[in-house]
Amino acid sequence: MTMITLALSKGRIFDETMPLLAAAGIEVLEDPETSRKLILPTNKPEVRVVMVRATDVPTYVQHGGADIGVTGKDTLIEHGGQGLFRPLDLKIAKCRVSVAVRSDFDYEHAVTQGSRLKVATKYTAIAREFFASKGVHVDLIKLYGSMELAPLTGMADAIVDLVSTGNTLKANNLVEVERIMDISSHLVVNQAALKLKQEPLRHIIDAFASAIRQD
Ligand code: PRT
Ligand code: MG
Repeated sequence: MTMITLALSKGRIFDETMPLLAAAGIEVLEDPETSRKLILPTNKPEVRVVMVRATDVPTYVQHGGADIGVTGKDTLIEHGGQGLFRPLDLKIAKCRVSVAVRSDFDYEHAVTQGSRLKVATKYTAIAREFFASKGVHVDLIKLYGSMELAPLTGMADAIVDLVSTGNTLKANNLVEVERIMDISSHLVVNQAALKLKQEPLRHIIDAFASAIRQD
């Protein structure tokens, strides 16, 4: 029996992947929110799900800890995507990467004056590339959580973060001043696994492809 290991993260990626798995005839038998298990069985003995941190999904698939995984385009860009085959945009967990500032900060003025901007973000690769393409000089401050706090405490002029409804920015008196890119989650596959386990992986990829919402 060829075992297929799928890497997912808790929360929106797990929740939004479930209907796609159902289309492939796969049902996860335990709820990651309540189970303490890190390896979850499915109704198919040859398919199991490993629960990892969202930012670790590309790493698990790259190094063969999982054959296949679902990860945000944001995470994929920051990881670099080495060793990963990326066959499908799953069009789930949609959001955007944006620049936001305090509502009393004049971003346009700072940019046109050629000021150096202090930018706090978890997304340093995306932010570096974006501001370089605009010709704006930035000092990047790497954070791992709650970027919204950085401008409020005076640590940064701006943040680069994910925005979905915009409610988090609004609640913290921040405004979106640039949209950098649209984000959705993608299927990633280990390149060696794709050759060695071609048949079962193709079955999953094809089932996902026909179940993707066309909007
Ligand atoms: O939480 P952890 O640090 O372990 O990892 P993570 O935050 O990367 O994981 P998770 O599960 O929160 O996000 C996984 C993926 O979901 C991300 O990599 C994105 O591709 C995608 N996604 C889609 C989002 C959002 N929408 C989203 N709104 N990820 C995070 N958010 C956060 C955002 O960072 C901000 O704090 O929600 C807040 C904004 O939401 P709104 O609706 O208030 O604008
Ligand atoms: Mg999170």
